[in-house]
Amino acid sequence: VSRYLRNIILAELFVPVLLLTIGIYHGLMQVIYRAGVIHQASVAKLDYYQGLTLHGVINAIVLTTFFAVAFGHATIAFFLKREPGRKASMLSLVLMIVGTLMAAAAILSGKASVLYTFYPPLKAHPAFYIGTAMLIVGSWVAYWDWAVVYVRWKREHREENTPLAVIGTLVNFTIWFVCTLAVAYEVLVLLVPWSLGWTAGVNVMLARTLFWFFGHALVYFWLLPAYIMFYTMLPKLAGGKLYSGTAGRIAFFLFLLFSIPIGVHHQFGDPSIGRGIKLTQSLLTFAVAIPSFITAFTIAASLEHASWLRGGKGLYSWIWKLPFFRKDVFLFGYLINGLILFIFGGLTGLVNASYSLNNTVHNTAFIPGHFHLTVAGPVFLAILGMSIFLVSQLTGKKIYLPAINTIIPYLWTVGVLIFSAGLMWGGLMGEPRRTNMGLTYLNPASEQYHPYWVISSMLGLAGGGIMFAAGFLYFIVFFGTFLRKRSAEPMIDFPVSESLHEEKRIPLFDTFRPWLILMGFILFMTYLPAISDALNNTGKKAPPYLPTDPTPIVHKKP
Ligand code: HAS
Ligand code: HEM
Repeated sequence: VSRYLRNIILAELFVPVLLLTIGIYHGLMQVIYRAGVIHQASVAKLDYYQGLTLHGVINAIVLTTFFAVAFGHATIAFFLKREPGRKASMLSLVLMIVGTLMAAAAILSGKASVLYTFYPPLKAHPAFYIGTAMLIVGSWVAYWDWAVVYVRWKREHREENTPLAVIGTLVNFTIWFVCTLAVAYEVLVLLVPWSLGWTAGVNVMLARTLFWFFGHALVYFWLLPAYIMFYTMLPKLAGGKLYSGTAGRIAFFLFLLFSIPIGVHHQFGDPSIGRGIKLTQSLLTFAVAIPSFITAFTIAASLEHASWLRGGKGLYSWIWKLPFFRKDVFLFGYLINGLILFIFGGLTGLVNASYSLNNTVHNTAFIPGHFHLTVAGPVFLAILGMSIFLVSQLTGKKIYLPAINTIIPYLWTVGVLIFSAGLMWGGLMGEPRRTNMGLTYLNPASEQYHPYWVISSMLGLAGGGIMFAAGFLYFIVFFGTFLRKRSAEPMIDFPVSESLHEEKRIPLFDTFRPWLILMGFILFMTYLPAISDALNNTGKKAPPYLPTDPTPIVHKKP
């Protein structure tokens, strides 16, 4: 790779990881507030909701978007042997950094404590919305440029299978582009004018429906870079081959179909949306689990095969032959731990998706329990591992403290398992999410004191503390590697898994058009009813809200 692209990728890793120090600190603060260790509304002049907003936005929006673009540049350059355009990659980087700084300034000044879902009637300073929009547009610029690079490559390689990693990257950013159109509309047409005081009210139901058109697809935008690593690198790291590349292609295209038309599963309790479309999207949510089941079986088979090559035997004992603690393939440790966490993350997702069971867990601590097993599981561990891998290769520097580096993912995993078990257990006993329990339910001086949740929230604290320790060690390794002296030529050299079986090119799994048409059709069928419900059952009649009060303004008039 050229020096130019190396620097772009390094900046796209360095900036979000620097911010992540704030994000991880606020994770620790969250478990401290929740467990009732402190009974305060703020710490170090940062309010509880301000901290939760920083935590959600930095960890789940900023880090993931920057990483997806950085990793996308690396996969396109490495697998297609062509570099993304210079102007486009610089424009994308600048937009993302300026947007992030604007949003961060709004949050840090206390004018955007709206959480990462920014549901109205919570209102933020326009800089928050505009900054977020710029971050998103920056990532689009990179995507458009890769699409051009890909089309040119394909013209010259018509009979050649597009590399799986490139299919994954393009599928991922296509999902991202389509789903962010809805949130762009929400932000630019509904929220910014309202936040600037140009419009008196906002249609809360429409805003939520548009948000969730984006919001659940967002989680697959987080997940797919990790899936690319599972398919194209993990089998090689384990010393074997990928059991089926075709299975990987099918999985990625299924994500294209099913990632978006399921957002209503976050709105089972929203009154304006009809039961029919809620049930339909609940069923489609089970469909989006299929590519993950395909992945589970394909990757498990690839790992078992790799282990046999190393002399592994038995129904399960082959597992012990895998290279869990080898420093030279440290990425294996990050990826396998992510997969282990995802078994639980996936199962709890299926609980959430069940239309009736969702009533029991919605808005309880069960939900953060679920999503720390997913976004803070396979997604975050893949980001940590790959960021260290890329920094070491792109700077030509050896990894700082390699032994510590191999244990970080295990420590993180133990922490997440304890943390999420505590949250989910508490959630099943009704413990709410997004609540400063130190001021209320876990404050013996409060009338709302509720001792049922003491043990579960303490488990959350213990697990959260371990996660914080692992995060701290990661920062030492990441920045330590950055600061070392160069000892080799900078490069990108991914460990690439070959397919176990000879695989012919099947045009259907190497073409985007039919999948895009089907995607459009499913979206139309599923979101036309949801959006028309949001308009018809609220629409122009939707009462205006004040950001300070959750009840509509009109209700207060006699
Ligand atoms: Fe989710 C809420 C349903 C996946 C993230 N989810 C959330 C929220 C977040 C989130 C952030 O239907 C909260 C949003 C908010 O703030 O309100 N989720 C699902 C379902 C899946 C799912 C069905 N979620 C994810 C992923 C996320 C994520 C991935 C982030 C990256 N989720 C829901 C629902 C809600 C929800 C409801 C709304 C709840 C509510 O009421 O608010 C599925 O995609 C999961 C499928 C996954 C599997 C697992 C496959 C297992 C694999 C591992 C194999 C292991 C191996 C290792 C091979 C079926 C691939 C072997 C080991 C050896 C040692 C050999
Ligand atoms: C929310 C802890 C790392 C993503 C939370 C909550 C806690 C927590 C206690 C609030 C639950 C609630 O009251 O609703 C931690 C700890 C971490 C950590 C202790 C590590 C030291 C992460 C990572 C990610 C992440 C790495 C993503 C990459 C989120 C998101 C929310 C959240 C998206 C939801 C914010 C909201 O409800 O608005 N976290 N977390 N967390 N966390 Fe983490």
